[in-house]
Amino acid sequence: KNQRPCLLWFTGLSGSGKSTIANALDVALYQRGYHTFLLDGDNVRHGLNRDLGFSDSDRVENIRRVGEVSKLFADAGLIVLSAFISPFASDRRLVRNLFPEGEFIEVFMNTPIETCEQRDPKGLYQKARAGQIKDFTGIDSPYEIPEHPEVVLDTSAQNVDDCIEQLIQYLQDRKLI
Ligand code: GGZ
Repeated sequence: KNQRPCLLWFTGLSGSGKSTIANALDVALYQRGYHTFLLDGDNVRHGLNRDLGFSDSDRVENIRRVGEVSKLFADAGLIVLSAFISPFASDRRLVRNLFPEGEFIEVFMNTPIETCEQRDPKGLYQKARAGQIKDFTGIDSPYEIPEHPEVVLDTSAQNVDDCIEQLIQYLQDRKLI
């Protein structure tokens, strides 16, 4: 199958659906015969970046490394899907600038924090509210909303299939797949 290398960069709050949608898109692309690579905050932080926490400077380094790894795999010809909160616009811009025009696709998960907090699959919001976790994004650590994302999704209003269809359509329209 013909494909052009690119990076789909999923950014948004914890519980906004980044991992769910990135995983589902990964499966959908695989089923269509494309070659992909998936990177996720959840797993990268247990391996490559296990020396990093959630201070501002550790988040900067987290995103820098993940951006470089994403670039390496795109250079190998893959469609890369990376799902990280990536709360700072400047870090997202650094990753964007590693890629030629049109090959960095910022996917903003615009799910309201109320929905994210209601989902709270790991009980992290509850702990953050109780002061048991500090520097939690959206509670006592900032999230800078993307100004010009290529794609905006809201998993409080769209189901997984709708999101996947929108992303596949985007990739087809730009002749990336
Ligand atoms: C935000 C945190 C924190 C704090 C632990 N703030 O939803 P999750 O649980 O499974 O995924 C989140 C993950 C965020 O890692 P990232 O590498 O994506 O973050 S960043 O881009 O900001 O570097 C969340 C969990 O780690 N988690 N503590 N304080 N999320």
